[in-house]
Amino acid sequence: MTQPRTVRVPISERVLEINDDIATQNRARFTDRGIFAVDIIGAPGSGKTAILEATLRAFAGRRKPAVLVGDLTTRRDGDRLARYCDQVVQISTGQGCHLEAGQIRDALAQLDLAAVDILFIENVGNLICPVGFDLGQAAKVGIFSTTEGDDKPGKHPYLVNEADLLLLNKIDLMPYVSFDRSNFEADVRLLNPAVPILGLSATTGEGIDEWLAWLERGTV
Ligand SMILES: Nc1nc2c(ncn2[C@@H]2O[C@H](COP(=O)(O)OP(=O)(O)O)[C@@H](O)[C@H]2O)c(=O)[nH]1
Ligand SMILES: [Mg+2]
Ligand SMILES: [Zn+2]
Repeated sequence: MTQPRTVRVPISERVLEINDDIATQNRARFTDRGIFAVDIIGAPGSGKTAILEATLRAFAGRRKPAVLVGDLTTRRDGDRLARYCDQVVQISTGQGCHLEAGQIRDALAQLDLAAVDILFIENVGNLICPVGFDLGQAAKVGIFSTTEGDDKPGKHPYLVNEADLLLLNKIDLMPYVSFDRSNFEADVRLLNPAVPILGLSATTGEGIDEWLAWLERGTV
């Protein structure tokens, strides 16, 4: 008797398939409710939380933001952001180095979505695997910073390829670090000719207006 043939789907593909199904459901919820959802991806220390703090301050009374923030263990980022926004959920990923769509779905249950028009998702600080997990977002924003070195886009092509916008944070430190902005931009352009690149400083506020304008143009 012949054996049926089986094709083994590698576990990672199955995990991604399940993730993509949930992400599609999340996206439908955001679209139905007119919520612009932004997935923010960058290295630890690049300034994801600092940029969100500046953004939430600027949005006070103008927009209806909510934030989901992923971290391995601490609530520190959530506490920082909760000073400027009453809808913040901290997602503890334990040993997980990225957020998954199911974690977003579960965290949404803790938000009053009727009172939200823009959702920020601060992903776990990591430039690699967060890129591969669709969360249901409308846009992916990649954050680099001048202190990381101008060679980082070339070393993280997946993020550069997939990003709808790249932020170059900490431009206030440009005079003090060896960072060549033309090298940085040339690397980005090799990988992604069209992605907008915005330089900004969460600390001084330089460039924040352009970032806010990009967010205002965001379509669900
Ligand atoms: N000089 C300067 N420091 C910044 C800027 N943005 C963030 N930082 C600092 O960089 C560190 C990491 O910022 P944080 O927002 O926690 O980064 P995250 O890990 O990506 O969320 C903190 O000490 C911030 O104060 C910036 O634009 N300029
Ligand atoms: Mg953070
Ligand atoms: Zn991961």
